[in-house]
Order: sequence, then structure tokens, then C-alpha cells
Amino acid sequence: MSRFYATTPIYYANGKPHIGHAYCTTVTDAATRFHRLLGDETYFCTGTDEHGQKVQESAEKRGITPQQHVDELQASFRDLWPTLNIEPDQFIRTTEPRHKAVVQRALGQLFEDGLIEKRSFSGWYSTSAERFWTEKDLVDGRCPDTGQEVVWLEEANYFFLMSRFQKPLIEAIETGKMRILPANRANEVLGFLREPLLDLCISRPKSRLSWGIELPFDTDFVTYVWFDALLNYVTAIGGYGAEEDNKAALGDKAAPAGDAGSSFAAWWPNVCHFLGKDILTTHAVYWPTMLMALGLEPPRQYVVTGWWLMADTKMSKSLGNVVDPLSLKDKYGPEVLRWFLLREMAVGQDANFSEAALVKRNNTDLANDLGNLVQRTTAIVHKHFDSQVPALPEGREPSELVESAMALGDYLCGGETTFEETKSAQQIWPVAKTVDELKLHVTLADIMTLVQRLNQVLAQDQPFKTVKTDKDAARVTIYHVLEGIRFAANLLWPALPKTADAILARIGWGEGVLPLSEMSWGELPGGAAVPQGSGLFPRYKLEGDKKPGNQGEKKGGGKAKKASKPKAPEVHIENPIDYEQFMALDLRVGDVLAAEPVKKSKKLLRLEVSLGEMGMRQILAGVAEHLTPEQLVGSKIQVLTNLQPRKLMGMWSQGMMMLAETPEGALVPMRPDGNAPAGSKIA
Ligand code: ME8
Repeated sequence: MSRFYATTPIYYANGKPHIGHAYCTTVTDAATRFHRLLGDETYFCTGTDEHGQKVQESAEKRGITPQQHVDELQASFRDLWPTLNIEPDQFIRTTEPRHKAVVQRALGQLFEDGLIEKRSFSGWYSTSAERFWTEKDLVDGRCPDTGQEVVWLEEANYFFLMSRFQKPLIEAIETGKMRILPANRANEVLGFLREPLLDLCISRPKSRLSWGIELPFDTDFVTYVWFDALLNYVTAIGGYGAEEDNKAALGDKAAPAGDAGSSFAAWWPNVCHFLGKDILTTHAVYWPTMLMALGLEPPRQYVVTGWWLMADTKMSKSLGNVVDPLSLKDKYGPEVLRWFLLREMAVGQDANFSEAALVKRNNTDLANDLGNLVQRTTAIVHKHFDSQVPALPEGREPSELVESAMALGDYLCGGETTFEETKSAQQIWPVAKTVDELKLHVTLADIMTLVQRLNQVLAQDQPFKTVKTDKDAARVTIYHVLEGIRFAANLLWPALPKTADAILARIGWGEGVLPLSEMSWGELPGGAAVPQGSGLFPRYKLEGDKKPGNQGEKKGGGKAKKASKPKAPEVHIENPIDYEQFMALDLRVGDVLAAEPVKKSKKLLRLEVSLGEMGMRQILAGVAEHLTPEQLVGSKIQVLTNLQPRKLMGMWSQGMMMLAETPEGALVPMRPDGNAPAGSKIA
């Protein structure tokens, strides 16, 4: 797709925005930005749905006109988006004249084409529920929803002949012309379509509802709110004669026509509708049949999202600890909320919202992995390289780990490298693939693998030490880690737009975010000034946490506090880690069953190590210059078992042997003192 038109549902202007609205709009914003990174031209619309019974009733209760009511409420949506760093190209309201004109033209055409018919309709009408029921729906002769009285009413109404489009709709879904993601939602719609599709009542008599768009062929009626609302997707890009009106209303923010002749031709049907699972039928059944009846193509893509649940019973009004999820953006900042929403929820599935989970995401992904990486790397640049990107020295090769980070960065951006090593170990995919499938949570996890890899480079190459003994070696490492940070920030821009800009500025990159096709390792200019800056993401803990590093939310909720610094430490700790990080290490006792030198390697021994019930591991240890295979076979060692597997000399190493390095440089295996069986946990 070279053009990507993204839409959110238009939200009812009848209440304040909540986390569900924020989620759907954040996902759409991030997906649109990813498509921009992939080189697509994009247009992103959101807005408000302003007609209907509920709006009319709420306005009456408030003693104001429905127009005053929606004017007020639409602003709370419009004003929210910039505060979440969301940048829609257009905000559309269904009460705008340009939209009313489109709805009336569409209704007029369908009526002329004989696809809207007047029929008389009778049933038990419940005034309290504002709807008809059949005889068998009633409970004790009363409305099943409200328990109130019902009256027998005969009413004439207009029907859209939706049933005629059942077959073409099934075909559009089955052939993938209308792609519904995740796939189980497509099956749900097909299941619904196994029953005969009925015609759709698309009018409401004004005697019952006046707050709507009048039918152009019968002024005693207004149109059904969904018929009106769904057409916003056409109005927004200039369909049904809206192009000139859009230009007048939106100026240069109107959808561009490009070389397509008209803005509608440019953007339709390259649309991707984002919506929640509760509004699937209206979007995937009513809407495409309306489009087909109008002679238009059905939408090309849908992304159906799940719900944020508040299953945590600790959050209840009676306990007085309800947290409004949206208020967390003020407490932690919009980038942290965006990250949590995008990373925590697998697109399409439900997820639990909790402040504790948000804090944990912040602390692990943002503060520890990303923030520390930038902080530690730039600190070395300030201390040892005159606050400038170190230029690469001639004739010094980067370490194998650096090379694997380069390959990973290239692979994520869609470069030539196949990146077999990590792909097979971790199922990493290029960004283009996971974005196409709208699995943004996977995209972000894959990008974070690059961040973790860069942290491993710092831990292994130890530039903070080598800078004192072999400055060129440190130059090579730091240059490449800065390049890796540039790649990671560029790739993370769709999720963290402001943070990405800040990081790029912090590493001396002045060109801003680039399309992935223009990403090429080694472009960061040596000598570029690296400005000073403070930490990107503070760590937080919730009040009530007892154990160090435990981010769990305790009863009663709690206010977030920046983690207080330890008071006057008595010992100097370089690169301190917290308890949580320590507990993440899975150290075990291993029995060395076999050992042999690795061909063509001076340093490596290949060990076969039993971890008891955890099975056998092959470990490549860089100890051949210090220990013989005979010294190891039959002995017990300590093994770090959950380090990412690495390929060395064409073989996988599936763990790390713990060794003490003496001041003289000898390597001494760490052995349990006593008989601990293989697999025993060390902590
Ligand atoms: O349905 N988690 O508007 P709306 C995630 N006006 N998403 C949630 C959610 C939650 N807890 N609660 C609601 C409308 N949503 C119509 C749309 S479009 C032509 C007309 C999502 O204000 C829900 O799934 O009720 C839906 O996508 C949107 O918020 C509903 O917004």
C-alpha cells in the first residue's frame, strides 16, 4: 500500500474521553507513523459522532440545546489528542455542514436507485428503551430491558435493502478484498452472515427524534445515527462532492489529491479502519453494504482492537482507590502512557489496566533498558571524548556482538541481511512485516531487542574500562552503540515521538527521523557535538512498596514517586542494578560431562553441561588459554542459563560459565562448596 488512510471510530460527543478512546487513537497514530517510516503517504482522521437519541436526551436534561451540548463535549476529545502526542490530520464532526451534505446526497442516490424503501412496521414499542420488541421478546408483557409498559405501534419507516448485498459481502471477506485483522474477527463476521441478512431500518420519525440529519426525500424523518456516522469516513476525504467543502473547512490540512485527480480517488479504498470489537457489525456489515449500494469499493482493511479491563478488584469506588487511567498521563507523562498502551496490549486482545503494570513497563523498558543505554553511552562521550561522537579509527574491527547489533538494526529496517542468528532464537521480524499485520506489540518487542543487544555490547566490550587502556577500542564500541541508539530511536518514533526526537538530538544527530529505506549504519558523523542532558525516564515506585525493586501496587493504590536515591552510600557502586534485575538472572549448578577445544579457536572450549531436570546445554567458554578440558570434565560449575543463545565459530552457546578473573588475569571457575546437584538454583 503506498497510500495509507487511517481512521478511528468517531466517538460519541456525549461524555468525557476514557482510556478506550485514548487507546484506539494511540494505536491509529502509531500505525500511521509506522507507515510513514515505511515510506507510505498517510492521512489520519478522527472526530466525534454528534447526533442521536442519547445526545438529545442529555442536552434536554442539562437544559441546553443539543448543539451547545456537543460543541462543549467535542472539545474534550479534540484537545486531548495533542496532550498524548497524537497528531491527526483531520478532526471531523458529524454536525458540520460538509458532512450533512454528503449524508443527504448519499441517501438521495440510494432512494433514486430504489435501494431505500418505505415500509410499514409494527411491534411493541417501549418508550423507555426507545425501541420495538416482538411479542416473544416481552417479559410478562413488559419491556425486557426496562420492565416498563409497552404499546402496540404501527409506524412507517425507511429501509435500506441491505439483504441484497449479503453475497458480495461474504465474497469480499472470503477473498481478502476486505481484510479483517485479527483473523478470528473475520470468522465472527462470516458466522453472522451465515444467517439471512435483513434489511436495515435507516430512519427515525421526527416525532420521536429530531436531533439528526433530515431525509432529503421525506422531511418527517431523520436518518439513523449509524448511517450518518459511518459516512464520515467518506466525507473526510472528499467523497460525494465534499472535496471543495473540505478545502474551505480545512485548508491545507484537507486530504491531498496527489496525482489521482480527486482526494477521494487518492485515498479510497486504501483505508484502514481501527475500531473496538463491540462495533464490528456496524463497520464490517452495514458499512461495506452501504458502500456497495453506492457503487463504491468496500474498505480494504480493518483492525479490531480488544478492551482494557479493570479486573483488579482493588480498583473499586468503595475502596476509594479508583485510578482514572487517563489521568496517568499527567502523573507519568504521555510517552509513558503511550508506551504502556502499545506494548502491554496484544492488538486485538483484551488486557488488564493497572497502574502497577504501567510503572513496571516504565521501569523495565524505558528507564532501565532505553534510558540507561542513552545515559551510560553519552556519559562516556562527555567524560572521555570531549562531548563529541568519536570518529571510527582506521583498521579496528568491531566485536562480534557489535556486528550482530548492526545486522539486527539493518534487518529490522528491511535491509538485505537475513539475520538468521537472532531470528531463529527469538522470532524477530522486520518492522514492515509486523506493521503490515498490525501486530504493533510485536514490532515494539522486536525493536527493544536491539536496545537490549546494545546494552549487552556495553556490558561485554566494557568501553568504560577499555577507554583507559585502549582508547581506539572504546572509540569503536561507543561509535557503534551511538549508531545503534540512532536506529532504535528512529524505529521507536511511532510509539515514542517526543522521546525519539530527544534521543536523536542527544546523540548529535541533526537530521531527525528518516524513512527506514534511508537508514544506513555508519551515517552518524564523527565529531558531531553531543549535548548534555538529564535522564530521559525516571524510575518510579508506588507508595506501599516494601521490598526494594518490587513495583507491585499495594492495597489502597498509591501515589507515584520518583524512586528516592539511596542515602549517602558507604561504598562506591559502579553501574548499580536493582534486586529485580538480579532476580532475573537464572544461575544454576551444572555438571560438566564433556569438554574439548574448538577447532581454529585459541580461546574457546566446547562444554557439554548437565543442568539436571533442565536438560543438557552446549556452552562455549573463552577459557582455553587458562584451563584444560581435563580440569573441567567431571566437575561442577556455575552457569548463567538465561542469557540469549549466541553463535560463536558456527556453534550455539547456550549459557555462560561463571568465572572469577584474578588481578593477574587468570580465570578461575566458580564451583559450589558442597554437594549441590546439577540444576540447583543459585541466588
Ligand atoms: O461507538 N477498551 O463511539 P464510542 C478499549 N460513535 N476500547 C474501548 C473501551 C475499553 N475499555 N471502551 C470503549 C462509538 N472502547 C460510535 C462509533 S464510528 C462510525 C461510530 C472503544 O464513543 C470501543 O470499542 O462509544 C469503540 O471502538 C470506541 O471506544 C467507542 O467509542
